Amino acid sequence: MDKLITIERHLIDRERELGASGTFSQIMYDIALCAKLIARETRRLGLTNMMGATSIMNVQGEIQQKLDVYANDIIIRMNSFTGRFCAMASEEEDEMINIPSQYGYGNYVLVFDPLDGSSNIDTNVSVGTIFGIYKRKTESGRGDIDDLLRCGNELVAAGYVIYGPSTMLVYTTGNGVSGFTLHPTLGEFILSHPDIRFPHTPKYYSVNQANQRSWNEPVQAYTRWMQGEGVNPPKKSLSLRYVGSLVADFHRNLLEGGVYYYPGDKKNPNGKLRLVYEANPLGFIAQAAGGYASNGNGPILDMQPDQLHQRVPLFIGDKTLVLKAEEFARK
Ligand code: AHM
Ligand code: MG
Repeated sequence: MDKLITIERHLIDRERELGASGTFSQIMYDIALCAKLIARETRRLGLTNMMGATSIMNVQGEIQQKLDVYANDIIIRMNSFTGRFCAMASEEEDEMINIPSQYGYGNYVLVFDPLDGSSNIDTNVSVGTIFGIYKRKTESGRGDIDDLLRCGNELVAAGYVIYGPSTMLVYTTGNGVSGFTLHPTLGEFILSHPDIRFPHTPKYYSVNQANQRSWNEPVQAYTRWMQGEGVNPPKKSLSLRYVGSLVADFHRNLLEGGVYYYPGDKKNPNGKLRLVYEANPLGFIAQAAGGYASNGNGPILDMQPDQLHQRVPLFIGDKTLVLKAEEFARK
């Protein structure tokens, strides 16, 4: 690497370009620090008592893993006292997170999935953190639920951290997607992937195909089309890759080209993934990288959530492949 551009340097450069106040940069440093703390635990997982499940069931009806609890706790604690947020919401918390009365509050709002793909933790498979940042909607005081139930196209920034063979932080403010790799000895996030865009020719589709029998016919036909059946299938045949960690599947498809989908089915018409914590932030990143996110019928980013933990069918990644899913749904 010729030139080391740290995340700090990158944010300062952006601040100058935009004439920004610096608050957003401070938020990103805090998130980067949370990522380092979580990465430190993922790296030594088998050596500490952080593996395995707790006995706590979260609002999603899933048993929390110890690392879920750790990651959630770190993000809440590191962002509660800074005076930059007026409210937060986490996939692991039943209700919105209020900023404690002893601390000040600010104009931003944070939504996050502290540890996505946590069923993979104990087998040393990549997991991630997903976050979205909004400007508050209410005018004063501590924030309320209206600050958190927002359309994805109101995001001012979104990103994810992937804890894989290396730890990477990828984020966008809607204009260009930048990827940073955590340097293992410097302990700094270094710009390693400037201006990430989906490649022209996709390679992969990612879906839990074990669920195929419960999908509706358009989703089944779409899947067969990606396997080469029907009219004008993809020019270059696609391979199936499915990690079962949304961040890891999304990240691979972003760099190599492809689509991830978790459709609804007869039992769960809204699928599994959460609009506020997963679909919107990743949809915002996909859009900034030339991709697209859909609920199967239209843009994810246009959806107005009515509940914090609302689930949504998700098709995300290469724009042509996602639009094709909508085309099958219309037939
Ligand atoms: P989580 O946020 O509780 O980890 O759940 C979301 C995860 C995604 O990361 C992943 O793509 C999906 O659930 C996997 O679900 P399944 O095991 O049904 O394929
Ligand atoms: Mg998740």
